[in-house]
Amino acid sequence: MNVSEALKLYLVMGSTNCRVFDPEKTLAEAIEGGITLFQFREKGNEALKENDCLYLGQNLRQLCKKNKIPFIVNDDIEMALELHADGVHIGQDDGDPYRTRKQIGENMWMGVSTHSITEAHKAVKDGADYIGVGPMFPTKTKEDAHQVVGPDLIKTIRRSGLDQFPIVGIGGITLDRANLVYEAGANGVAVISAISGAESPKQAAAEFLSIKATKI
Ligand code: 3NM
Repeated sequence: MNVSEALKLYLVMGSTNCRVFDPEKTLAEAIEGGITLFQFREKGNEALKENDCLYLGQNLRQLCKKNKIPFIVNDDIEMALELHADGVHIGQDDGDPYRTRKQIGENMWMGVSTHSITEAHKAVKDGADYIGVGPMFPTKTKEDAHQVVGPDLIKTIRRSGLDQFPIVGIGGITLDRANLVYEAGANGVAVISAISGAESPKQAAAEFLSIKATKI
C-alpha cells in the first residue's frame, strides 16, 4: 500500500481517547470497519507511561500487523524503532524532521503535522512522506490545538505546487464534515474522537469509508 492510499481513513488514538471500549477492542473494531492506517498517540494527563505505554503499544502493533494495517507511532522515535513501526509522526514542536529522518532511515514513513502553507512546504523539503493539515474544524481532543485552518488550507496547499503530495486532514472531523475535507483535495481524513469515542467504532469507520467526495 502506498502512503496516499493508506491515508484514506487514518485512526489516531491512545488509551485516553477510548471512552467506550478499551484501546485493543477499539482498534480491533475500527480495523473491522475498514481503517487504512493507525497511529498510536498516547497523550494527555492520564496517559500511560513507560512500560505500561510500551505494553499497550506492543498489543496495538500486533493487531495492526495481523491485519496488515500500517502502524505509526506519534512523536516517540525510540518506541517506533522498538515496536518495528511502519512510521513516525511528528508535530511542529516534537522534533526536527531532518534529524528524525536520519534516525529512522529511508524505510519508515515520516508524517509531519502542519498548520500553514509555509510549514507544509518546509515539511516536504525536510523529507516528510505525508503531511497532516489541521485543525480542519474546532476540536476538544487536542488541548493545545492551533487555530482552525479549515479545508481551505488544503486547497491552497494543493494549488501551491503540492498537487500530488500525500495530505491528510485532521481535527474535528466528523461523519457529516468528512466530505468537505475530501472535496478540498485531501487523500484522506485522520480522526480520533469520531471513531474511538463512538458507540460502535466499527460502524463509524465503515460509515467514513462510504463517504465519497462529490468533487475533488
Ligand atoms: N492534531 P479529533 S488536531 C491530534 O491540527 C490532532 O494538527 C491536530 O482529534 C492538528 O478527531 C488533533 O477528535 C486532534 O478532533 C484530532
